[in-house]
Amino acid sequence: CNIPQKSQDNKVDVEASQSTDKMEWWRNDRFGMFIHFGLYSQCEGYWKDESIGGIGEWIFKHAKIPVDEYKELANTFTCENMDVDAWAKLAKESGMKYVVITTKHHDGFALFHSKVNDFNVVDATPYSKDIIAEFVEACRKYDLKIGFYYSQYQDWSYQGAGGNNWDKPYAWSKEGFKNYMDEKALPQVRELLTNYGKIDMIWFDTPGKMKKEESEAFLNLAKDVQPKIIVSGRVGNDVGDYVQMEDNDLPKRRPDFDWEAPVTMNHTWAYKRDDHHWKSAGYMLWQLTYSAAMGGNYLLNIGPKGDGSVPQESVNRLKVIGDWMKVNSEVIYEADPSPFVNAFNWGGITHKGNKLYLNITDWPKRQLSIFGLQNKVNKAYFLASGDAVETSREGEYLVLALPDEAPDRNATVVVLEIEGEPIVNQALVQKLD
Ligand code: FHN
Repeated sequence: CNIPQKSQDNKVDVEASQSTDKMEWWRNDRFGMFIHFGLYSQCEGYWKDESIGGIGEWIFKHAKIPVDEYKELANTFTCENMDVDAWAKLAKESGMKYVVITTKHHDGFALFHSKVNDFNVVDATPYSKDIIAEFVEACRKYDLKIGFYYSQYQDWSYQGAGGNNWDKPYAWSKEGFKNYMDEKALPQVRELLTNYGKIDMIWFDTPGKMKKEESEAFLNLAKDVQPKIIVSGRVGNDVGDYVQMEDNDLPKRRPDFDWEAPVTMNHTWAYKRDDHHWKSAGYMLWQLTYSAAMGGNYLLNIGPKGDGSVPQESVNRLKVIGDWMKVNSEVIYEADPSPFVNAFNWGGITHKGNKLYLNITDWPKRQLSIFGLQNKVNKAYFLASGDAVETSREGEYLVLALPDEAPDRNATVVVLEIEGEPIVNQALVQKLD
């Protein structure tokens, strides 16, 4: 199969990448939900009444919890308010097209039934049902593509794969890691990709010091069992199908490779009761439209609470995003990236056929000028209302006359119907950039 290669600067060979039609749905859909849920969710950022710094799912390491004690968290994992159907429905109603769920995070605990390791939801918890099986069924009901997160490198419950001795927290050993690969990680990935029907993505994370042959062992296994699966770049050693940006990081200019930005709604992935740094829905709509304009995917996280319920703050924000998507989703789905490589301070542009979508998230008041677009504009209007927008030319500038107040304060879309494919005088644009 045709795997795009990234060069040293983490770029994918675009030609190779674009010839892989298995990427088509992923490029068209653009918007996914990330879910971080596990034993750590019960801690809410606290260990023995002490608030622990850092991201919630790292509490095992940050609080230096002895492995046996951490494992006791399984005894209280009852998930009494968990409704995986509601998780999937929430993704659907928010306009997301795929989901990626933590099947096993760095703590080593599996949300699925594993025959090779009993630190899993069925064998170790009072909930005792396979959450991944339940969630997969819900995703199929709502026609969502399915992605499995699997921490292939760090496993803090496994001696030699990062775990067990917090005085030397990165306790890897050659033999221990090999055992972990052979006895746990590879067999579990096989279980995940064998037991739940068609899986669309496998989301590996933080490859650390993995060797190329180790990354390839995961890649080859995944492709062997699920030939059309998309493998994330953090499988390591440039062998994955696309680039995951650094967490919460969006590119400054449009990359020429497939990329995805994993993004938190506050400062943590797993739920923390004291983290109130919620991003606004408007900001997240900027991130979504900006990602699409830059040719990338936006993977927005929720961290359900220990009981399985989704924080109301996340639900509220997703409602705003979902309502916006109901009116404007054509600017995201199947839309081509911006014909401009540079970013704009007012938002981002996507493109489909003879339409350019100006996704305006920072309202410029009265007028917006675009430099370097060569095409004739036949028609300009607000997508939501259909109301006309007046345009004029001032030299290399296309000028749009806008009302003082944004029709939609989160993100207003203006459609430009242009003659032909967009032509941008990049040389001129770059001079100004
Ligand atoms: O260490 C993890 C972290 O907990 C979280 O899962 C993120 C999501 O992208 N990945 C790692 C850090 O990059």
